[in-house]
Amino acid sequence: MIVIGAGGAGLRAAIECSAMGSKTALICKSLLGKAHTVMAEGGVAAALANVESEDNWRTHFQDTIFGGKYLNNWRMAEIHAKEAPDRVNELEKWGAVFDRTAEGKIMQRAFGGHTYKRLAHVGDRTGLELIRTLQDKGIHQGIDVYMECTITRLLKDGDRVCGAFGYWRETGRFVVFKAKSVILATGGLGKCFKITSNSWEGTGDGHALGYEAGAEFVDMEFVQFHPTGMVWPPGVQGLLVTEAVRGEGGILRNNKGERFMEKYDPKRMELSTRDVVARSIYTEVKEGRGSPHGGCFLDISHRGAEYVKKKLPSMYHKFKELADVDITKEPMEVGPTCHYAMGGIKVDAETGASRVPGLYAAGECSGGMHGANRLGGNSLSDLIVFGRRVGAAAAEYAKSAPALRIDNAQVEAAANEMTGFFGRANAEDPYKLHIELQTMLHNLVGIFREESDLTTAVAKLEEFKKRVVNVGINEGQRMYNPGWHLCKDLRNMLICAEAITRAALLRKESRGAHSRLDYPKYDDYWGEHNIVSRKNGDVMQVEPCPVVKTQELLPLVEEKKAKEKK
Ligand code: MEZ
Repeated sequence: MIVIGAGGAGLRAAIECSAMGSKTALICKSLLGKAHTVMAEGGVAAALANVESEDNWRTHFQDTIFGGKYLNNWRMAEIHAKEAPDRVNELEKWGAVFDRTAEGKIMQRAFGGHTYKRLAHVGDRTGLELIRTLQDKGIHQGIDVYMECTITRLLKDGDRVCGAFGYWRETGRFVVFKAKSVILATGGLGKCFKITSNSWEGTGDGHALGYEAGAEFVDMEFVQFHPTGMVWPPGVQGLLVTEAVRGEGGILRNNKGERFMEKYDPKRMELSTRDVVARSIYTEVKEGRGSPHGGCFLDISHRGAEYVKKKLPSMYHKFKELADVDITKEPMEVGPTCHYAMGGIKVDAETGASRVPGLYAAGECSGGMHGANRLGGNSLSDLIVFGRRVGAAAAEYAKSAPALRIDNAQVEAAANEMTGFFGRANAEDPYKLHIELQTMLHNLVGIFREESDLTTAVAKLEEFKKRVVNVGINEGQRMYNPGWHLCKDLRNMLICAEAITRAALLRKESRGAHSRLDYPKYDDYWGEHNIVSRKNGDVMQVEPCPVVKTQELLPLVEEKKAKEKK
């Protein structure tokens, strides 16, 4: 079986598959270890109760559901809260070196929306340590890793998935993988937006592969803008400034020196949920109270140089080297950056199975777990909890799946799509189209949205869809040719952009990360999901569907709702 994507979810899934005796190939577009997982710097959320003994899975579940504005898949949020502690302890057993409390337990810190200090961490390099640990474990277990290989199509035998077609980035040669089950773990789609914490890999590949193979999306309109990315210098705009800065006591101020979160969320202040903090910063800037480079100020210098360097070493070095700012002495300039897609492939809560037989998804490219807004730290725990579950389920499926057949016509069509990008007369420049797409989404489908902008965005996307048919590259050959790679990535991004925009247009309310200026109200009702699917050949359809309220969890959710209303 194959796992596409080698961040935390892909690695954890591959470890589980191979532990169950499945021959497992892990395919990644980049080099092993280079994944957006490392951008979850501040910690992994798990109710270990090492620092605050009152913590437990119920409170973690309640916080997650409240943060997601009740739109989460409740069963996923329950599984996640219950299993995260075991997965974090397992990481430690496999060699992860967490920061320690005085008694030698795994240290935990505060983060936005979490009632208790819950984030197990390794300074501000937690994602990196998680990847390093899983990588070591996976390699020693004998997983086959295929690096710098981009998958462009899933192959099907009738209804079921039977493999994947792709190319080696270095040589441009094509490759076919045959597999009884396929796990998508490709991460996010941040590269659809102009300012993002995502690196070049985040082009929504898994989302698009799944959609084209017949899977559905859930709640694509919810895109998380992390409140704090770097804003200066321009070359590093969007780079993540970990929430751990606020977790360790960082204070946000505007250009008047006002601690503006007092106005927006006096109870939680800087540790409000990300949707609230991002909107607050955006509003301060829009109303003329921003910093010189269009952000606000984040100050941690009051904690003292020794503390800052110990708890936030990466932030200290990043600002010193990239912006010539010493954060132990002066504030940072920060602003919102597109960080995470809450929406993704609709999967079964227990197994991560999509509606396409043999096709599974885990991590950011899957949807449901985080509802309308993800809490910081819940992505690393999501990756290891559901990575393990999906790996086990896909391996089990593969064991009993009948023999499969690769259809040469599908392989040929996939190859033709890729070679077709060369030598087109009057080809559309992929770089230019990419920038136009990013700018359009940033301006019309960003932190605040409204009907007229969203309608214009849909019309623009229709125009882009016509232009992307003719996207191409006239220079060079298939050997390492990033322009050629971008032609296909753009098609993936357009699928994601269309799903985000159409779902945003349909959702006539403000909920979590989706803020409608024309529908500012958030009714405290349970809400509905938006399901996106491909109908009649190539038409994207969005349909609402009710949230499943698990009866046993209802008292916990009602209790949280009542508490937050007080
Ligand atoms: O979960 C995340 O996105 C995370 C921990 C990010 C961060 O601010 O460090």
